[in-house]
Amino acid sequence: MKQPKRYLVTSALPYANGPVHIGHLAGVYVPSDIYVRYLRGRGADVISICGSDEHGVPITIKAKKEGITPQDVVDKYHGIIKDAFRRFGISFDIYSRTSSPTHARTASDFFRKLYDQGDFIEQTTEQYYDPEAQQFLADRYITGTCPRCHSEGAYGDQCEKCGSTLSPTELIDPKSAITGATPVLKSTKHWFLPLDRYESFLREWILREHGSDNGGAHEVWKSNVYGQCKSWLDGGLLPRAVSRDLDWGIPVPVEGAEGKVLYVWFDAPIGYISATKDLFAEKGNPDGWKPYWQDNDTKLVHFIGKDNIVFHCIVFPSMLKAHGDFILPENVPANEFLNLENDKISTSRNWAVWLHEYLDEFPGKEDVLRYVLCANAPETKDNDFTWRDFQARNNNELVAIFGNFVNRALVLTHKYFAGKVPAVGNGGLTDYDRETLDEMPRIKAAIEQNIENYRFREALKEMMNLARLGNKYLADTEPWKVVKSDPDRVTTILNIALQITASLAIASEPFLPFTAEKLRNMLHLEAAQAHWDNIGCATLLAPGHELGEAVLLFEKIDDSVVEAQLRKLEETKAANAAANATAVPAKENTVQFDDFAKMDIRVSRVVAAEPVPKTKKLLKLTVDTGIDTRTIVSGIAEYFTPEEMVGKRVLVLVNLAPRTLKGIESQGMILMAESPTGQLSIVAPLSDEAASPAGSVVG
Ligand code: B3M
Ligand code: ZN
Repeated sequence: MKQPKRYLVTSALPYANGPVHIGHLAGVYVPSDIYVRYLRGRGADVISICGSDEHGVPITIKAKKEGITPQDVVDKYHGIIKDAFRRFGISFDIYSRTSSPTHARTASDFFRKLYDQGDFIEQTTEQYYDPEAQQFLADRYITGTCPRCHSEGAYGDQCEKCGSTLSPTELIDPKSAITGATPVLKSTKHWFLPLDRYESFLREWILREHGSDNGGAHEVWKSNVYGQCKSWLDGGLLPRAVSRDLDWGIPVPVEGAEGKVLYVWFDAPIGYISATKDLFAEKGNPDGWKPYWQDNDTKLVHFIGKDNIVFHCIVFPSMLKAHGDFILPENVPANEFLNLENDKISTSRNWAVWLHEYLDEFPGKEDVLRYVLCANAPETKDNDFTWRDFQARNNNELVAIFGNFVNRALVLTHKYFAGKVPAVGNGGLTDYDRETLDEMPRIKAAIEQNIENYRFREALKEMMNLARLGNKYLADTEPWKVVKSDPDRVTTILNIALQITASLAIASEPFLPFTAEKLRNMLHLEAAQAHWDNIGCATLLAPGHELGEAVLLFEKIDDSVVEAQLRKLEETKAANAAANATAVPAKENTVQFDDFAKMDIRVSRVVAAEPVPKTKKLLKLTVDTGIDTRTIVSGIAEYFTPEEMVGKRVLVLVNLAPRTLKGIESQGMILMAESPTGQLSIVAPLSDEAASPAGSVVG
């Protein structure tokens, strides 16, 4: 594409069924924010669009689980997510939501246009229906045995054990997740987008021009994105249902569609358009959104994670093509996944660093996380976040290089020149000075090149090279020594060092916006001077220009801070292990009697109970099993207080191999029942104490 006139940058709309974690940030929001901040710094016309994705089955499941309405769920998480993004400096021009009236209208009109044009296929298919709940079951609402690996608990769309994609009718022994009833097949009508009709358009658009820089249909796409698209296209595309039998979503706007809503992946990407409309409506310019979505000289870029590629590269473009009024994306720079401490990030296992928690626990350290997530962004392969690396990057890079350089330059200027920028001395510039200054434009170009090619890690490295350049320059020129013998030389050295800090204030803005702002304030750098093009300028700060006070930009992070975070994760692991140990799976594979007979379950009595320090979920129980008195660590602190537990009669598996939780050896397991909503309760002997005293054997 020739120089675009304007940029429209979208970031995947997070599902409003949980908070945002570092995986989302590293994959989508940190890169997109760097991109738009960079473009704004260059004075480009750019808008950054995002919002909550508030439809879809997971939200209805969560609402059922918590006994609240889907609207309650999305209201809660929309608030948490929006606030966390704002505090983290993610500079969306709008953070909207798909439950907004604008969105309902936009998505509805979109569907209606395709419907009127005859772009959908209507098809009646047989689908699972829960006769007790009297409703059709979304794929996620059906569980059963996986036909591939034969493990239990596979969902109607996927088995999480073996990773197979499934359709609900393949499940062996299917059950409704709502009532547990066996679902029956019932016919229902749906609308399908025949993706196969768009195959040649997609091939032409995605594949043919790939690799032909500029002259092509669009920018060269990342190989992971291109590869996924190619395999989808090579596998052949099939019609996809764009409606669902569900009572949460945007009603299908045609007659005879009662009880049916738009499929969440049909409405969600349209959310980018609705949010843009909302943005301009807020500005009092209701038609202002149009050029962004309709003019060919707009560059549209979708930032997403790899699990969203097919929707943004195949489905949504087909929808846009069918509709006809909108432009197609120029690029879809999808990232891979971020892991946490060598383990997959998981919301259900609470294995994550949640943004809102980080912001509470690390006030003033927003940029540290932004830095670490960008430095580790999973751009070409999955990557790992570790707290040790977080600490090391802060201490060895941000503190030791960036912070140290800026601090020295400012403090020395205050010390020797009363805080005024000294002029280049009478001795003029040395070759080394010139070389140093010449490095700056080179670094500027490298940052630009990398950002424009979505290589944000490399871009960040180059930005740090600017700080390294300054740090090395001061270390090599040693003004604190030279000042005694050659004060004229020191004026030159500090002039150059300060010019580098000024460039750094501009170049760091996309990556470290809070730091850049502090630095601009310290340097009294005017907004107009902070234009991207001024990076590398050797005369940005005029002689005599007065500087502000030097403030510390970064501070060391102690071992104890990292250890506290690691303990928190350990606690999560322990709680998961305890929950798994207590929660007996609904149906286990058949056991032989001999195996069952090996289990020694005894009626016992809890004689003492106390919380396990620094944990939320664990109780340390002392139980009298009739054969001995022993310690058991149990993950029930969220359900029972220690006082409630003392005196309780319980069933204990006494010959379970001991395990150590939080440094305490747990010698056995209390039998618990877990309700379908995850509520734990104690399985206690029904008979009275006289009939089954402690030590009585169950079996
Ligand atoms: N809500 C899916 C996700 O968070 C999603 C993206 C929608 S973008 C239109 O993975
Ligand atoms: Zn399986």
